[in-house]
Amino acid sequence: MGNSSSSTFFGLRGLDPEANAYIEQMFRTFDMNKDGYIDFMEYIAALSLVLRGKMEQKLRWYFKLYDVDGNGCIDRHELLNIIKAIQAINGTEQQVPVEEFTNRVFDKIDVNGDGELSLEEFVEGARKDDEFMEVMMKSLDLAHIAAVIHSRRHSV
Ligand SMILES: [Ca+2]
Ligand SMILES: [Ca+2]
Ligand SMILES: [Ca+2]
Repeated sequence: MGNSSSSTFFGLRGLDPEANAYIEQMFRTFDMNKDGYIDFMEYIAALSLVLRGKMEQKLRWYFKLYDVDGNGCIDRHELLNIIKAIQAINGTEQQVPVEEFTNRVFDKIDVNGDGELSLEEFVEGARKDDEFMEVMMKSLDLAHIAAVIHSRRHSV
């Protein structure tokens, strides 16, 4: 693979499965009435969240996105997959192995130590942890999100 550039991203092909799963999941959270399409209102809602949403709103949205199985909390495995996907999409160099980074962040944020992140833990944790916040900001990169929504509107 070597060079992961934005051109491969826009085609949505040749991405690794993790990145693809992430995009699918992102698409599903924007497809609010679950009909398989991003209609105009959903598109506007998504864009306005990305552009003007308050931090709290964005964090709630992230939480929904990260909770892949929809059970209301994020486990270590879900967090790991999402962070892997974000790195795959952004093609960022990783100084720390993903597993190590995930464990470090997870242990800090899982305040009551039950092995799952509740919405409260997630929101509080993101506010307090710059490292984690930075990763999430990357995951809501406007150019990427807009491109994904746009291409899905026309290709589905
Ligand atoms: Ca829809
Ligand atoms: Ca979950
Ligand atoms: Ca917890």
